[in-house]
Amino acid sequence: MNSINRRSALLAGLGMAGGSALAACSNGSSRTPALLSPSGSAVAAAEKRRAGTGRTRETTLIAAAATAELGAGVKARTWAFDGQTPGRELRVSAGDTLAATLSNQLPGRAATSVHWHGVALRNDMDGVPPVTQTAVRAGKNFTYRFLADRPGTYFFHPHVGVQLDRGLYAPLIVEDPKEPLSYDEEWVVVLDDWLDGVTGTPDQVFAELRQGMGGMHGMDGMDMSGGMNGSPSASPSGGGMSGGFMLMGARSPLLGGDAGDVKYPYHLVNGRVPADPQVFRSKPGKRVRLRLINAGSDTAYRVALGGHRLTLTHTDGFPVAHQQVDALLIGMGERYDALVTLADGVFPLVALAEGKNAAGMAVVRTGSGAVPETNVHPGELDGLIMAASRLRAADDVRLPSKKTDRVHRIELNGSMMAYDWAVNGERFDVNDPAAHPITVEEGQRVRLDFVNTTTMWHPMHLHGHTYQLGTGGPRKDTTIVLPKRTVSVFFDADNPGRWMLHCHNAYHGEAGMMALVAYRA
Ligand SMILES: [Cu+2]
Repeated sequence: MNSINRRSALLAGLGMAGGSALAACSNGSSRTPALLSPSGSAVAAAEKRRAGTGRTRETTLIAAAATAELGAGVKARTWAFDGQTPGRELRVSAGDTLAATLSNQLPGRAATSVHWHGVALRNDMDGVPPVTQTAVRAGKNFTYRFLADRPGTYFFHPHVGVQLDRGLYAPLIVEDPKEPLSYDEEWVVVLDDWLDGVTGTPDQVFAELRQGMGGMHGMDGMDMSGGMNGSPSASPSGGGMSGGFMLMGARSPLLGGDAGDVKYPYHLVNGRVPADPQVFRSKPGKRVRLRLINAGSDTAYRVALGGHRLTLTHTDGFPVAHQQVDALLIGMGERYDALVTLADGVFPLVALAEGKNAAGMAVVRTGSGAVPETNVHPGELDGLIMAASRLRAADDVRLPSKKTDRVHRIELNGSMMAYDWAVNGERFDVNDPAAHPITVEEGQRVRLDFVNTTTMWHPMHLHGHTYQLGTGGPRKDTTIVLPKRTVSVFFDADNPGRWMLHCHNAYHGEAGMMALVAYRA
C-alpha cells in the first residue's frame, strides 16, 4: 500500500469516528497550548463580520476519474472535476456566498477535499483534512459554504496527499463589483506541469522521491541533462511507468540554483500542449486582463507574451502599484494579473518551465499569420523579469503601520538527498497536526521570517490570510523563498482558526514542509 492509500485509509478511519477527530484536536495534548477550534464560535463570528450581498452561488463539483484530452491527440487518464482539466471556472462577485457541493467519486476509495487557495474564508471551509474537516470519503458529499468578500484571482484544488498533481484544479474568480480597471476582455490562463497518466501517477512520483537521491537507480540516476531535451513538443520523453521521475540538474539563476525535483513530459496552458494550443482571438488595440494561475506542483514558469509588454496589476488577488515588465516569474500557487494592449498579428503566450528546458504555450491571434512554432522563445522572456520582491502594494491594501506583536522564525529545512523537507526541524505529521503549532492571537500583527536553510527554492503559502512582503511590498499568500535567503512577511491575525503554512511544491509539502498556524483560544 503506498503512502497515499495509507493516508486515505487513515482519513476514512477518522471519518468513521465522526466529530470526535476534531474534538480530540481541540483538546490537544498537554504539551500544546489551547487552540481555537475550526468549528468554534470565533470562526462563526468572523464570518458574520464579512460584508455579504445576500446572494448565494450554488454549484456541484464531481471529483472522478476522467480522460483529459491535452490536444495533439494526447490523452491522459487522470482525476478531474466534472471530467475536464482545468475544471470549470467558478465566478462570483465579492460578498457572494459560494455553496459548492463536492461529490467524491474518485477511484480506489480515495478520500479528498477542496481547498480554496488564497481565499480568506471561514476556517471550517478551508478544506484541510484532518485539521479543518475530516476528509470526504469515497462516495460521500460535502458542501463548502462560505462568503468570499475579497475580489481577486484564486483557484481551488484538493488538500489531500499529492492529488494537486492530478487534474483536480480550477480557477475561482471573485469579481469586484466596483472594478477600477478598464479592459475589453479577460482571459484566465492556468499553467500546469503534467505527468499523470502519461509517465505515471503523482503517487508513484512521491513514492520514488521520498526515498531521496539514494533511491535513484539505473540510467535515470545518471541523467544530468536537465530533464526533457529540446522543444516543448508533443512527444513525451523521460520518465516511464517504471519510475525515473526524479529530475537532476535542473538549474535556474532566477530560482537561485536547483529549479525542481520532477520530470514532466508536458507543460500545459489551460490544459493543452504547445503543439495544439488554446488560441485567444481578439482585435488589435483591445485591452485584455490576463489572470495567470500556476497550478503546477514542481515548476515555476517564466511567462511572456511575444511582442508585448505586460502591466502587472495584481498578485495573489491583491492590487499592486502598476509595473511594466517584459516577463514575470510565477511559482506554484502564485497568481498574477496583468493588462496588455494587443498588437496586430499572431503572438505566442509562452510559459517557460524555469530551469527545465521546456515550455507551455498558448496563442493570441488578432490578425493574420502562422501559428508560432512550439519551441518559440520570444525575446521578452529575457527582458525585464519582475520578481514579487520588487513590487509594491497598492495604497488601499498596504497594511497600516502597527507595532509587531509576534515574530515567528520559520526555518525551512531538508534536502534532496534524504527528501526530508521540514519546517523548524519538524516534518509535519498529518496524524498529529497540532503537535508543533505556530501560535498567534486574534488581533496581533505577526511577522514570519522564512529562513531558507536549504539549497532549493520554496513557494511558501499561508492559508486564510494575505501577508505583506516586508514593509510596503505586495500583499501575497504565496511567495518564493530562494535558497539560503530570508524573507519576512507581515499579517494581521484577523481570521481565527487553524491554518496551514506550507511549501506549495506538492511533493515538498507532502514530505513534511508544512506547519500549523493556530490561534490561541
Ligand atoms: Cu519546497
